[in-house]
Amino acid sequence: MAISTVQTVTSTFGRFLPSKLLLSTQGPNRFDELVQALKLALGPSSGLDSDDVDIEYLTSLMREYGSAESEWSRFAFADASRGYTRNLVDDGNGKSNLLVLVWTPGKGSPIHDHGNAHCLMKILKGNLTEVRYAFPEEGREDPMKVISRKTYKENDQAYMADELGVHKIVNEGDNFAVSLHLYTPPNVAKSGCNIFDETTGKRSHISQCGYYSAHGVRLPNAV
Ligand code: CSS
Ligand code: FE2
Repeated sequence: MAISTVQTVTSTFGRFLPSKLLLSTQGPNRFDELVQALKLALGPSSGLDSDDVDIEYLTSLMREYGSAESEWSRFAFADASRGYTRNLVDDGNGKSNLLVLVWTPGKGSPIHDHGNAHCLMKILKGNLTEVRYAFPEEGREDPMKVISRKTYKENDQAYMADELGVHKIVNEGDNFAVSLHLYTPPNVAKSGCNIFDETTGKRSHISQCGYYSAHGVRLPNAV
């Protein structure tokens, strides 16, 4: 695509970007701007420990973005044979994991934890239902206790962390749904997560939570 005009960026994220950027004639892609703003907010790889990131600020950046499918569709690979696909958008200088997840109608995730990381989720398309459970005590065998159940719609946002319990996400709609997830620190990408059996609370460690695509390119043999 030809880069033919110089424009001044006046968007919400403009304060985090150089005031003049080379833009295509189609104008700025606000999703790309969000990705860059999140990366800047997380800081350089050698900077603050990712435990010190400002979650409220990251949350507000994500909230300011209004979903436009043409801006993120290149990351959104759908696969009806899976509950959902995990598509890497950006690694935030090694401090985060920014993913576009594409959820198959009638399917969802197992119940899982978040590896001691913050999870910020924003709905980009469709509706998604989150069922939260109390974090099961290790060694006990009890049915898991539901704490809450909530359905989110386009542009809604949620926060999750192990202190709040564990959850599963389900697409109860008839069409694929899409969500944006920021995990920081990227603990699950490095060491995996636990999934839980709803009837017993028993956990199993998943060491490989792989990507279906990375930076818009389908990965062969994706797990
Ligand atoms: N944590 C899940 C998605 S639901 S927040 C995952 O990383 O695949
Ligand atoms: Fe999750």
